[in-house]
Amino acid sequence: MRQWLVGRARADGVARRDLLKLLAAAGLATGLPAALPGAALAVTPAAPGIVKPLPEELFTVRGTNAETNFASLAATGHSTPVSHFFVRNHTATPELDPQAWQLHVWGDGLAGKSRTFTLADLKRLPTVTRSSFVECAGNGRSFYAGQQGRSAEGTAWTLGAIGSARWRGARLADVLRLAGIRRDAVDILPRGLDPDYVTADGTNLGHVRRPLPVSKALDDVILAYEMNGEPLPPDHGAPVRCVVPSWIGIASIKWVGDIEVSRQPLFSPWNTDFYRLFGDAYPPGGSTPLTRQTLKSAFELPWNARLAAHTGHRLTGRSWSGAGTVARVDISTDGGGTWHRAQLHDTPRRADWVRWSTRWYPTTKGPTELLARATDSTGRTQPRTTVHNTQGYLFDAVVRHAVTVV
Ligand SMILES: Nc1nc2c(c(=O)[nH]1)N[C@H]1C(S)=C(S)[C@@H](COP(=O)(O)O)O[C@H]1N2
Ligand SMILES: [Mo]
Repeated sequence: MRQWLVGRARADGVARRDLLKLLAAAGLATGLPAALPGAALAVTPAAPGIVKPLPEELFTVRGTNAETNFASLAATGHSTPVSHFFVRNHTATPELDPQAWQLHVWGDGLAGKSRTFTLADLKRLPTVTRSSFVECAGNGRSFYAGQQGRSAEGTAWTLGAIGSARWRGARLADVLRLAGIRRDAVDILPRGLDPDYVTADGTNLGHVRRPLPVSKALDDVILAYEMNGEPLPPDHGAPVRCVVPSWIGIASIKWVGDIEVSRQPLFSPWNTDFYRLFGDAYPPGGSTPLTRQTLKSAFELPWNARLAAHTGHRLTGRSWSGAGTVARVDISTDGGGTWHRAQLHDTPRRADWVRWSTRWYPTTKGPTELLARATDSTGRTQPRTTVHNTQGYLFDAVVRHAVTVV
């Protein structure tokens, strides 16, 4: 029976809930042995194209993507384990052979011929380890509709399209120098080995690729082959991805296969049609291509969480900024009337988040809103509203987190 169910799950993509129901019906769900759920649930394709398991308590599947349930981060430390880390796939996770993988560096921005690097070549270079978040530019997009009454196109993320990990790899700067980058090179273009991206209307845009200015490429970009001390997992770009600290997620190209180096500015749909700000407040061609992330905060609490009255609660959350370090976080438990400072639990660092906490002793029963508002080292504070853009990028307004005191 068990074998049959696992087989069915594999063949038909029986959802986890259904599998558990079937197992329960067959009297097999009680005390599921370790060997079964791991194996059975791992192969249940909860999101097309994502390889790792996506248990419902940790993720909300949105098309080809999986959002981390922010509340689940309360059980994690500073770094987001791979088991909890959001996945944003334009298409599907490719399974690449690390032994056969090669990185081709080419283009008129090189002094000589193109250069090829194997994984072993990269590992022979000086290593760099850095904790940094990767966050989708559209993280928080659903609040344009939910809080400002004006929806935006794209995946309706809440605040869980972010994770922070310890990335280890080679400096992109070292690879570009070994490849012979010229002083007059201006842009590079890393390209993924995942399948071509075809839009909803059937246009094939080719491989996911986004130009990056040489100034950033030579600064702090990592060609990462490890995440949290383990080889990079398939969904996060194995065997090698770019990690572009502080910048929007699309800059951090996964499954990188080649990098063009150019003496002219480069373009792809990912810096022309997408990842610019379009709308009433912006020029017809959109803003300049987006670079740094903005400023955000999130509570590690389910939406509409129920909290007992006349009880002391420890509220926890995280804040982050692409512009500098988080300087302070203020909390309001009365819908924005009064504010007090949260306690920070990490040394604020650039391109990373800080954990914080505050105590709350609610006395009035009923629905209310919790607000967290960060200020960063540039002096910027999260605003009350964010100017709308059609694709819903860079939402940075204070989120009004609905809870009910019972
Ligand atoms: N090759 C490739 N790289 C990619 C993407 C992709 O679909 N293909 N998605 C990008 C986007 S939009 C984001 S937000 C991040 C997500 O990284 P993660 O899936 O490791 O969380 O990867 C970026 N790199
Ligand atoms: Mo993204």
